[in-house]
Amino acid sequence: MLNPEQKKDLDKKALQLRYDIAEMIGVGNAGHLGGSASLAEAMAALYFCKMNFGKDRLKDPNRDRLVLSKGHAALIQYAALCELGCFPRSALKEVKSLGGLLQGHPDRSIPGVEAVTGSLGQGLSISLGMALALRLDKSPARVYAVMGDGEQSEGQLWEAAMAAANFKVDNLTAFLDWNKIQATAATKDVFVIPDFDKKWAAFGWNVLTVDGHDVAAIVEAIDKAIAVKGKPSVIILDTVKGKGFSFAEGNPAYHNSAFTEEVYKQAVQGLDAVKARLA
Ligand SMILES: Cc1ncc(C[n+]2csc(CCOP(=O)(O)OP(=O)(O)O)c2C)c(N)n1
Repeated sequence: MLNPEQKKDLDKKALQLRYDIAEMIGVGNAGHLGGSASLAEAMAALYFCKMNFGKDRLKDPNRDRLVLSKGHAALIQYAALCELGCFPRSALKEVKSLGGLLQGHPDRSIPGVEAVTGSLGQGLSISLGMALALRLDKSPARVYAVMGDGEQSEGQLWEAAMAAANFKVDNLTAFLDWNKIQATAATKDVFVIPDFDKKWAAFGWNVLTVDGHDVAAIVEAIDKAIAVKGKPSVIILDTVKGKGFSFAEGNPAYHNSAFTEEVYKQAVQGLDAVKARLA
């Protein structure tokens, strides 16, 4: 359990990740703001609290792995890896530019990125393979797979879900970013998948649902997932797409879009207000 000071520190990390996202999108560049911002607290809880991971452990066979299955949200992973010192801040300025280190979707040439993702539905299978291999090696390392709610319509994902339960892969924890919106509209208006929690449970997984913007609740859920033996766990993060950017919250237009100068200022002002509250 986090004490108030630890919770505040992680909230500050999540805020810093949002500043980094704003910096990467900047003025005039398009970027996946919505699905990156909804993950800030979960990424802070994983990379800055629970994961055995760091810039000096990128090749450590016993490091924990994070696979961003919803790879379009690369900006949030880049922000976290940058804050961990895996690459210099200057790389953020060149995101999605020809020859730059950080491309539109995660690539293994980027220090700290474990898997190439972007084609939705594949990350859980990749994570399952990693988790099985780690188990064979008797490694204490854990694998975290981060999926979207729109992504739940991908069939491959459910094959991996069945296989993980069948093989009792308890070193695997999946996250479902339940932000209720996908690329162009509300998930419920595109492809209805009722009762995610019941579906995952029926597929043999331990299911936990938390407020995805409460770092303490996320950390607690991860601890519970680690304690469960004999089955994989999925943590459903109840989130708001675009969280922390008032104009983007719950707004499909900011799934992947550019900032005008005015909107960029608004974004930074909103983050500054949170910063003042956390000071
Ligand atoms: C196989 C595949 N089909 C389509 C896309 C295009 N695409 C990119 S993001 C996205 C929406 C994903 O929605 P969701 O999983 O809810 O992500 P989030 O809203 O959290 O960003 C789609 C369809 C893709 N990347 N991969």
